[in-house]
Amino acid sequence: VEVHLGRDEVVQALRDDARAGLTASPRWMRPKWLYDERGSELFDRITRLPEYYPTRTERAILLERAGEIVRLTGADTLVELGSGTSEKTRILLEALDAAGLLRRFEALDVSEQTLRDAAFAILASHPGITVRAVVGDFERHLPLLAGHGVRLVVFLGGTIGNLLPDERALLLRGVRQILGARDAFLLGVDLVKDPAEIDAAYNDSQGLTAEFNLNLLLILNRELGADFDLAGFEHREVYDTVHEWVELSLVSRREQHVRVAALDLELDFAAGEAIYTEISARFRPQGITAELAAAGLRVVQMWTDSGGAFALTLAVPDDLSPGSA
Ligand code: SAH
Ligand code: AVI
Repeated sequence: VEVHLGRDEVVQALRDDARAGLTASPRWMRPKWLYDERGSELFDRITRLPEYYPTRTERAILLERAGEIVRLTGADTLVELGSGTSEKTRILLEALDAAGLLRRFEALDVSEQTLRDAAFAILASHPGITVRAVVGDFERHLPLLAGHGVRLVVFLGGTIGNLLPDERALLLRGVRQILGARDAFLLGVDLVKDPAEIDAAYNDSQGLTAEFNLNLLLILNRELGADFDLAGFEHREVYDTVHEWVELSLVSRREQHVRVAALDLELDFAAGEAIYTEISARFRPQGITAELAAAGLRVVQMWTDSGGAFALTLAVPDDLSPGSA
């Protein structure tokens, strides 16, 4: 386990973001701040909700295609970005192991305890391999994942959709830079579909997504001495059909004053005023191919489920690209 994000550094980054985002108009926070230990646990529960189709759909594709992915990549090292519990990743680990290839697993996540638990659990079920858990930010620490074997880098769950288009482009270029000529990249993204299905996935009947979203305020209260009243804010989800992304926000139920002690910041919220907390983009196959190509990655194969809800794309470094390592 390597910690590349020390506690002080994390708190400083949170302070910087909170100062910039909470005083902006409209107000915003980055989605990575949703994942303290409780946030990771809430997300894990969301993945089991009947309305939240992405996880089970991606799992179904992985179960169907793992053998093909193993044959196409021949990887001995699996590297996972934003790994969380790595639950679906086990399907790939098992397929690589069954083929006698698997030697190493590396996972990168900002959520330290969840990452540790996942890494130890995987080591317990694959005692013969090396497991490296890197506590870090995939927007900053990808170079730490360079080197070692024939690698398959995976970024699952549609987490890339939580980044803005410019941030996505940077991340994909970063991935390209850590890939050697024999390495490959497997990307999971959710596809454009009936907005009603998307709305349901982010407005579940048990209110878990609302809890996940509101947890941000608990984090700000705990880490920055803020005094957000959770009952004063409401979870809101809007599917923006122009950008083809979900926008999650926390909307002030009334006019209210919030103090953020650690920043010596006084915030006045109007009734109905929002803090934007997360976007979650849907994709189209041509868009995925184009974004990968712009980063110097060539699509080898794209798989979807029978309902066309979710896509897994396998890409490799494009020799013709100027970004070649
Ligand atoms: N891959 C898992 C988890 C998805 S939840 C799945 O498919 O179900 C998103 C994960 O990304 C969380 O574990 C969160 O902690 C992590 N994450 C979010 N922003 C991150 C960042 N900037 N750097 C590293 N990890 C990040
Ligand atoms: C991690 N990520 C892909 C999830 C998503 O669907 O965008 C996070 C999430 N937010 C609300 N529900 C789930």
